[in-house]
Amino acid sequence: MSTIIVNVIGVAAMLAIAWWFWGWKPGKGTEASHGSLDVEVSNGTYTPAVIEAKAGEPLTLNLLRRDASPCAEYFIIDGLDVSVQLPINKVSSIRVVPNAPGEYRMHCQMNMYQGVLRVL
Ligand SMILES: [Cu+2]
Repeated sequence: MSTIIVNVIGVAAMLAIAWWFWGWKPGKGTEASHGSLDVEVSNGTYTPAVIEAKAGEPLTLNLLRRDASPCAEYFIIDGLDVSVQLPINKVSSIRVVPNAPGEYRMHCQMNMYQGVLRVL
């Protein structure tokens, strides 16, 4: 009996991990107002996780990391040369100027945290 329970828990855990890594789809984006946006880093998610910006306009992201786990330590944006270490419970302001429209992946160093910077 206990073997069945362990197996069920194991399968559920695997499904949860699979969903976490591959099931995530970016939805509607949050637009920066006046070129800046506050982003919270906690509980495995960026809030907001989908950010919209305009090509050629400077964007400042004010990241507040509340998650003390090492997973949340780095904030990376693919294609925009962003890779910063985030202090805990402090705001880190990151300025980017995305020149080309497209979707840029935002993530932590282990890809648990995921987001998209959508440049229009
Ligand atoms: Cu991580």
